[in-house]
Amino acid sequence: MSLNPNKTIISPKEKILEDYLLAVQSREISLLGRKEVFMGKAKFGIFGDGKEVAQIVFSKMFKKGDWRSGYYRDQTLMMALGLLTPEQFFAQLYAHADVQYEPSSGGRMMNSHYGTRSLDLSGQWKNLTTQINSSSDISPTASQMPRLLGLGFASKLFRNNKSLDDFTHFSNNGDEVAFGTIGNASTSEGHFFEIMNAAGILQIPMVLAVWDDGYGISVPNSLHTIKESISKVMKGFQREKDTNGIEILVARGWNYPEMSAAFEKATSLARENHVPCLVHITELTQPQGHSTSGSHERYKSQDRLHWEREFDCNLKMREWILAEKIADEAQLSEIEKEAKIAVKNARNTASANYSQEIKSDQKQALALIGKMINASQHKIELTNIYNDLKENTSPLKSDIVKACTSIIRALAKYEDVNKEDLKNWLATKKDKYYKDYSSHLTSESKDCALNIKGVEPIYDNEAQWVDGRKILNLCFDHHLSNNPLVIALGEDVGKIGDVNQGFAGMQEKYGDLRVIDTGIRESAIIGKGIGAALRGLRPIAEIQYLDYLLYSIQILSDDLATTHHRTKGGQKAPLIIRTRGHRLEGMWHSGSPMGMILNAVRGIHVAVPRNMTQAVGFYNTFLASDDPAIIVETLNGYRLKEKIPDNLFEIKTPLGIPEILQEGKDLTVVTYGSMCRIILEVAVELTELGIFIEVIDVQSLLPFDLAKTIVKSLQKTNAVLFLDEDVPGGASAFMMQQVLERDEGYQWLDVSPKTLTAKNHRPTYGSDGDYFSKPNAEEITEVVYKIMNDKDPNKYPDL
Ligand SMILES: Cc1ncc(C[n+]2csc(CCOP(=O)(O)OP(=O)(O)O)c2C)c(N)n1
Ligand SMILES: [Mg+2]
Repeated sequence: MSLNPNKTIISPKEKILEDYLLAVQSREISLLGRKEVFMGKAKFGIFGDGKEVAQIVFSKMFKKGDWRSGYYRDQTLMMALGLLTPEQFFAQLYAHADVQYEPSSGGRMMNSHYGTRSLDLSGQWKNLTTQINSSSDISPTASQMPRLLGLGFASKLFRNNKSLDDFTHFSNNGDEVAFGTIGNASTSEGHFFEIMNAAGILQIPMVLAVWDDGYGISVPNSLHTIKESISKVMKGFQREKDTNGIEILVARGWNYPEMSAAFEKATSLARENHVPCLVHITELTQPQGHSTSGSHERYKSQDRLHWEREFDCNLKMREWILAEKIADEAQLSEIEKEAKIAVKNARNTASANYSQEIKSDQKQALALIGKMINASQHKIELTNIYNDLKENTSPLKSDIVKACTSIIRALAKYEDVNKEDLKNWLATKKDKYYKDYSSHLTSESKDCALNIKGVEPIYDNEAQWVDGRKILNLCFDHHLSNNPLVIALGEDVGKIGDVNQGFAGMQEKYGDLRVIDTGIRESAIIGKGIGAALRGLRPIAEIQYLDYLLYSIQILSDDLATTHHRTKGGQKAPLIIRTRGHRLEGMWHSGSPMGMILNAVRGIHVAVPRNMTQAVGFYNTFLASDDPAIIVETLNGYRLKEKIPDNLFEIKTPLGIPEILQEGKDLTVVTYGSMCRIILEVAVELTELGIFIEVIDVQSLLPFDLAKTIVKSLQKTNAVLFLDEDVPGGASAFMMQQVLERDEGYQWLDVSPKTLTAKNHRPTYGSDGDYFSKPNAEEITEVVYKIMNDKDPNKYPDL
């Protein structure tokens, strides 16, 4: 579409010069940042050079309460929004582990991965409408897209669902725009198309800027995009009179007025009418190449390099300022000089702040080591370690730990009060250092799921027996009615109340802004959940079958699981993922890929209830907490009868507390989910062989048996079988590691520990497919008997 730059309100003179100063400062940061890496002061650098002016113009569209979901090129945008100082930029480059200096991630993320802090130091929500918010960036290309959808979708809910009006610290009538940024090459990812389609259907306030510099590292647009233009590709998505869809605008990245016009139009459409917009910013450059890992001279032609120099956005802005007589040459030179000095000063301050704590620790370590040198027989060795540490002018924390550890080892046989002092000092420091990098994997607030105490079901004599799905239905009804922030979304969740009718009747009762049907797009479902949860809502996002979680496992793993940890407690997304799995029928409807999930989602709790009452206990637990969780319901349990507990709405299944389903003395069987019912049936048959097994349902896999219930059982039975529907070496291996190694269960065993799992392939179709793919009663009996035979061949002779 054509734009009329004359319509744009151009900022007054001073404002334009301020913008120019910021553009030049940002460029200086990129130039100096790169040098810091090459001088060894930082490990890696990726910068926003070549995109400064576009981002300054873009920043003018943001208002308080708005959200950003972007990627690593946005340093200028973040600075223009007042969300990043040059000192903070360098603090992140150095990996400063203190959020006071590096608020985006506390030094945890590679440089140029930005985010604001939604939570106070106790993990409670701040008022999100009085600050501009940026969700936390991640590196996988286009992974900002699913979350962007959710951030925009939340505005739609806040605007249209009147029961959310009181939550004024989360939204102001849904006026907030979700602003996104993405690189041209990253639009090749499936996430981009999935999310743009979803946004066009949903009609949400979302403005996505594509920073198009013609390349994705070395690969040119000709290999990325049809017609080398994402705005041309997207033409079918363009809204027309009386249709949904998106608005597509194009502007050149060195043309300030043209970009202003495009962004202003997009933002007003998004904010006022909830129309999603794509703004394709073309003709951008990358003066220093992709990152500090390579040089762009290797893949760009001389012509292209020449063009990039000529069309550098900062240079073009300079020419424009001179042509429009906004300032003269002397004034601009002054601004450029000022920018250089300011950036150098910021670098120096950040560098001094970064090394302050480490240098103080270095000094303390040297003082403690110094006291021991003369007293020991290892004087030369100790003096060398001391001098190496002393002469290290830019020590790392690990240098201090290494030096102290070497000293303690060298003095292994040497008793001295000073050595004890050093050991104690080192232990305290190591504790702090490990926390610097490992804290906040899950919530550390008072509302964390681990703080939720278990409440057992109570049944009265008249307790009704109903289908399992009905128990869930009562639970969801209760939460939807009691907490306006709770929403449910997923394929078939709305009109029919999900494929197993857990939500039956709920959309009728609570409306389609609370119980929401979605298209078949699992990453978008999870992204919607993440974005909404980041904005204070309490979504239950449904993945129809566990087997289809794979479509979203990347977003779960890269984004949701890392949110709290990568922001060092700055953001939380307490999303509940509801899914169903284990035994049913066929290769893609009876999967139990729990090992894959466990390995991918550290940072998300994983609950594996064996029935629907226990599942309700988990929903109650997680909805009372501020942690994200996956709840895997058992596919074959919806029509099995369960008694309705008297206290259904109060029951809570505690995390990491296994339940002993049956006591026994001979062998402990550790399992979960659908296997529980099978093993309880087998247990009866085993008594006929004189074997009394103890059956333990672990209930949650992450966290796993914090109560050490299993080891206590091993102390009695001295034998263990891990029973699991996953592949060999999947979740069973995880459980075995936790029990035998972490909890030192090995010492109680009289016989080799065993696992019995599904076969090394997907479960095949039909009753026999199931029988021969998953552990069956006869197989279990055989394995249990063999363990007993190994344990006591006299009592349990070969059959
Ligand atoms: C899923 C994924 N694949 C590959 C990469 C490695 N990678 C990082 S940036 C990049 C190029 C991205 O280009 P573009 O989207 O145009 O952004 P630009 O860096 O040019 O601003 C690639 C391939 C990645 N981070 N994530
Ligand atoms: Mg690019």
